[in-house]
Amino acid sequence: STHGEYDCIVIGAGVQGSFTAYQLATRNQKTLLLEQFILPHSRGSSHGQTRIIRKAYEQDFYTHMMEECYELWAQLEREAGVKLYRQTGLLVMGPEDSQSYQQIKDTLQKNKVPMAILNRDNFCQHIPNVNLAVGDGAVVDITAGVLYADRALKTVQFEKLGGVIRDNEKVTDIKPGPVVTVATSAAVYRAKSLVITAGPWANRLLAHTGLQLPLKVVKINVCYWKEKVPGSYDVKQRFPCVLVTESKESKDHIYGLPSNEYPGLMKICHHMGSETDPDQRDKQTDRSDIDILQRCIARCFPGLVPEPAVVESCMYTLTPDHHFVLDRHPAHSNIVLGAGFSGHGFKFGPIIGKLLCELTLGEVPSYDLSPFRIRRFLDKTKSAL
Ligand code: PYC
Repeated sequence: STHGEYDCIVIGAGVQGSFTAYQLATRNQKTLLLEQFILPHSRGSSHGQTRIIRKAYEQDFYTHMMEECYELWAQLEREAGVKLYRQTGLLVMGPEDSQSYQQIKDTLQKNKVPMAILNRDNFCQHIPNVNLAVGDGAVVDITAGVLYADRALKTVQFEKLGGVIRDNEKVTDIKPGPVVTVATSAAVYRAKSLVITAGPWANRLLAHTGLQLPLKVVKINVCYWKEKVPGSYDVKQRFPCVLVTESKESKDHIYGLPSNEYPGLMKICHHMGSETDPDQRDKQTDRSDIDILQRCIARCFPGLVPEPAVVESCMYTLTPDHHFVLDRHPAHSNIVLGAGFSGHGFKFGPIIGKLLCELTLGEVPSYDLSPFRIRRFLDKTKSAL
């Protein structure tokens, strides 16, 4: 039996789906947001108290999107009367001659992002308790800070705009067509259009539509490290977020957030993990990311005990180039996809919601979406043949 007719159904109430449903409801679309687990939960990629927000990026197109995105975060704060952002700055450290570090520095300069370039002499004075590696440069993105993630999700999931949220309903089937039919564990719904923002479960759902994307799901050990002297890396002491672009220990980025949610503990994670089944992530017990972090922390953060005090987990859904997928389904133009946020999508939530809403309504998107097209994966395959 059919339990509801909607303009639009959004599958997945993580940050991207929730912002998309919010946008659609704002645009007077009768919208249903479906979530497989009971809300709130920590089984996907949108849980936890904090995320980094920054304009420091290798590619200009992310920095450009962030300009508007900061405004949208501020607008949501005003509308809901809650605080979602705290400015801390982001310290970027990496080999002066490496591509990643240079690109980030160039992007900040070119786009006139408020920034500070530190040198070996003034580094200690500005950033206490951190060792700058020999050959490393350091810049600070002044605009960066932390987002209060759990609170942001709760804020954007409010149903005041007339949207409907159904949690604890797992999608069991999708029938594409001019009207899309979505069956869940509890009901059957129909809508003119469908948005799939299912994080690590994207390919499971896309299988019903005859499409698979080159996504790799990895488990991240989210580690918190104890301060030897309480307060040394505290958000209240104005300690910044940190990005180590490349280190002796790893070519992959390492991110740090000042101690905030657990007093006396700083959050530092390696931006890579081992492959996992999203429904079996407890079975993935690899801790090689923690080994890398321990060595990096012993060297760069002398005020932290180089043994994690708390380890939580999260999943990243990686694309081959770590750029997002924001596109229409190649065979069904009323199915829109947001996927592969590759461990750096949270901060973009408001703008992703806007873009996926524009794609759903058949409007010209506010940004050039060519870096995010599905076609880029097919082109790769062709040129490799
Ligand atoms: O994109 O800033 C980021 C980030 C921090 C930790 C994981 N991703």
